Amino acid sequence: MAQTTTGLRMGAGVAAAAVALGVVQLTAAFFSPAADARTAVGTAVINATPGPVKEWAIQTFGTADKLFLSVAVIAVVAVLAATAAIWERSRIPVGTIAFLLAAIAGSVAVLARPGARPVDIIPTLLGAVCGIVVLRLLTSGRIAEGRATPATDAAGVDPGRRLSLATLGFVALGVLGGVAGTVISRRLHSVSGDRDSFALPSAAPPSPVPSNVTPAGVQLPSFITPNGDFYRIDTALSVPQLSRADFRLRIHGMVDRELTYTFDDLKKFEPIEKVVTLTCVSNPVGGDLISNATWTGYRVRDLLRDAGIHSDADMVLSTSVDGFTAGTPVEALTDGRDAMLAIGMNGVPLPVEHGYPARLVVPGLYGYVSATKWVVDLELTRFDKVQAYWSKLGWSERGPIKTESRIDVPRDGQKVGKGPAAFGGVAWAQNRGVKAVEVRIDDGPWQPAQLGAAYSNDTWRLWSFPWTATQTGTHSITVRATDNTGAVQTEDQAPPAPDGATGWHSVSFEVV
Ligand SMILES: Nc1nc2c(c(=O)[nH]1)N[C@H]1C(S)=C(S)[C@@H](COP(=O)(O)O)O[C@H]1N2
Ligand SMILES: [Mo]
Repeated sequence: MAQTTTGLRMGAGVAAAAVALGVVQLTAAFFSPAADARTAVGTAVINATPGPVKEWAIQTFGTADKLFLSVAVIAVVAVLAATAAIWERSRIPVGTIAFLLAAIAGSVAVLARPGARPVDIIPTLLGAVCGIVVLRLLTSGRIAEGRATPATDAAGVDPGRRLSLATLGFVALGVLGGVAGTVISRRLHSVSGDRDSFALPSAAPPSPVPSNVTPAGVQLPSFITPNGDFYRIDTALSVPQLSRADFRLRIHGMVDRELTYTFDDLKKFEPIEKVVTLTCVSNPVGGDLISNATWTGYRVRDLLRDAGIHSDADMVLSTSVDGFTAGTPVEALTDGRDAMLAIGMNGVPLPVEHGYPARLVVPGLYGYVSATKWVVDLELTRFDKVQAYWSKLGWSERGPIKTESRIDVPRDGQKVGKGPAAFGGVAWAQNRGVKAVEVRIDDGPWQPAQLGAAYSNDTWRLWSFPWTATQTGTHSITVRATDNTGAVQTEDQAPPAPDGATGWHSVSFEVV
């Protein structure tokens, strides 16, 4: 009979899963953000993914890694549901059991979210129940064998076809529910209105960016990265929506006095503005996980002053509203580098995906040990007592940014005409500053590149290299930087894990 064919059963499983996910998504919109089981499960998957696989995902998909994960999770769910549905029988309801197990796993994942309450599992349970109902309906044979109305018979719709249509209908319902849920939850929880109504405090502007930070004659990344082009890396499957009214920053642990700041409380501190280049430890040699912005905010040092830090505390464990943690040396947060609680980026409130309403920005340290977005908690503690998110996964506890440089022009394989050419790129060594950049063509001697003006030790430096192409064929260009301590960028190749990639960036191009 039609309803027993494997294909129809697999379809039934997929339809049931679609309905279950759609119902979860739709109902979760009316609960706290923790109730979003898709995000909860995805986050659990991210947390359980071995470090090297995460690394691969970040490097392969970059900012699109989350999209990849969502698609992968949906694909896995569909395959599992289809498989389980094949074995759904009235005596041994394998499919039903699979849905129940999924509901339990989903509930556990939901309850593991920061701020989750027991009621937040209701959408997950409801979704599972609806999924089971659909699964049983489609696999029971009731639709295929049910009494056909004269109209359908007249139209010549055979039972198998009727079942297929029902299956498609349920898939469509599930998708609709999912889309509606996403839209409604955006409406209900979005902080974009809160952000739009926020006027940044006016801070003493940083020293102006002179036009000669950019060498002439070559197309380089702009010295200040526009917000829309700024790289983005985080473990947040759905961007946390934390309003200024709900924001609290708690300071506790090895302190004399615990403090909690509301967003309004921050007004009592002196606002500052600072240009700082952020870099991700996952950036491979030649990669683009580095950007530069003008940040507005407050000195972390000022925020910590009244707490009375114990002298044996050596780490600040910062936590975001979605549970990410970073461990930063107390010294880096309190010394003269002016580590910031940033609330503005390039003259506007922080974009939500970059940490609205507040995040940390610490010059000289990779983001994973310092740049906590949506930050809500600073705990004074010790490196020998706790490990932060990435350190638990084997990444180095300390993450000073390494001296590195990148070639932006030419691109790999680019064709270059005979005659004069202009190459260029960026170099960085935050907190130390870039002193020199050298370039080598093929196996030739190292030659000094022309440098854009140094803005500060905490920002990258743009460089260019005029060259005259005389010989056609394949050539290579290699770059290396020297920082203000005199240290020359090492040639030794190291992967990003555990503490940042090293090696010289080299690009080959064709002279034609
Ligand atoms: N809440 C939260 N903050 C986070 C992360 C995260 O996963 N969650 N990732 C960190 C990492 S690894 C980097 S490199 C920087 C990137 O900041 P950006 O996305 O604003 O460029 O954010 C840091 N702050
Ligand atoms: Mo990162």
